[in-house]
Amino acid sequence: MTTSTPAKKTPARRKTAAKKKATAPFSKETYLKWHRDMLLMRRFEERCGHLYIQQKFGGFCHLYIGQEAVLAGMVKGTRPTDRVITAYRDHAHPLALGTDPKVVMAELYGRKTGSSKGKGGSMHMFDKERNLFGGHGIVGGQIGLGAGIAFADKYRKEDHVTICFFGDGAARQGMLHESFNMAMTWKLPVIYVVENNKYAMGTSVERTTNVTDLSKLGASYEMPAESVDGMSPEAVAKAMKKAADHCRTGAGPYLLDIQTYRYKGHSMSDPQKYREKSEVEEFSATGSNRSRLESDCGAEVDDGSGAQIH
Ligand SMILES: Cc1ncc(C[n+]2csc(CCOP(=O)(O)OP(=O)(O)O)c2C)c(N)n1
Ligand SMILES: [Mg+2]
Repeated sequence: MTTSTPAKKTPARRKTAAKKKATAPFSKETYLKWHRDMLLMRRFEERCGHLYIQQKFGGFCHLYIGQEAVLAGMVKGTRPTDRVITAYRDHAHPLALGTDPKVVMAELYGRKTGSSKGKGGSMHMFDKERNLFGGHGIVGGQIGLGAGIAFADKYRKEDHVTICFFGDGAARQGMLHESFNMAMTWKLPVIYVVENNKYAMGTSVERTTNVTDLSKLGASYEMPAESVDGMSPEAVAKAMKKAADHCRTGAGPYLLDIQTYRYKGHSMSDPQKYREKSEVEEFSATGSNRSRLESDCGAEVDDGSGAQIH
């Protein structure tokens, strides 16, 4: 992210913004919240990167930079009482759900004031109060756990939906098929979300599969599915709402293949030899959260701080 002075609004830009605003499906407050949430996630992760290099905390460190719109949109499309479970790229999930950033940072530092009492670290963020069920390091492990949480809610006749995040790499684990099968058989209220950032460590989706459209993974279980623009919080919020409504009717799970991109390496020790710099630049320029947010809400996004998302 770079910080720059907000661009001046020309009469033409103002006119287009006003026209789009009239049709924007979400309120101005929602767009501003998305902007603030994404900025918090971005700034937090940048700080983590700096602190990790300075060896202020240990273990692994996987940054969420580039993927912020997924969580911003998820929060809008679901309820605070719904359950969230994810993998190890998990610093931003508690932030999006409203956990105090100091508590997340304390966890990274191994302090007892951390979200997992300092015992989990970077890959194991939990927040019981906000229904965050972790932070998991075993690739794909949380796909089965997500089904289990949804089963518990259904068994107790509670109206919650589980949002189970996993990566495009994790989508290749056998756990996915066992879980999809049981979730469809028992009609469990779970939204399976592939955060498809195009790579599993250094391996691209294209190199690991004949079926690059991951929304097709639920087809043999007749699980409804769709691909979503993960650079647009608006698109994610709408897709999440649709999927959550489906789950709440008792019709069973839903699969979302959310197209996103990570701007940084897999972890802090990744030299990124598997992709061209130009590819990263292309994604961060054309799919930038800021420009997409502007086109979604039809306005230049300015939270008054002079900082903008790039
Ligand atoms: C069962 C298992 N196998 C292998 C690994 C090593 N590993 C850690 S992260 C990773 C890549 C996962 O990629 P993806 O699911 O796309 O998530 P992303 O890092 O892109 O968010 C692998 C293979 C692991 N942690 N667990
Ligand atoms: Mg991935």
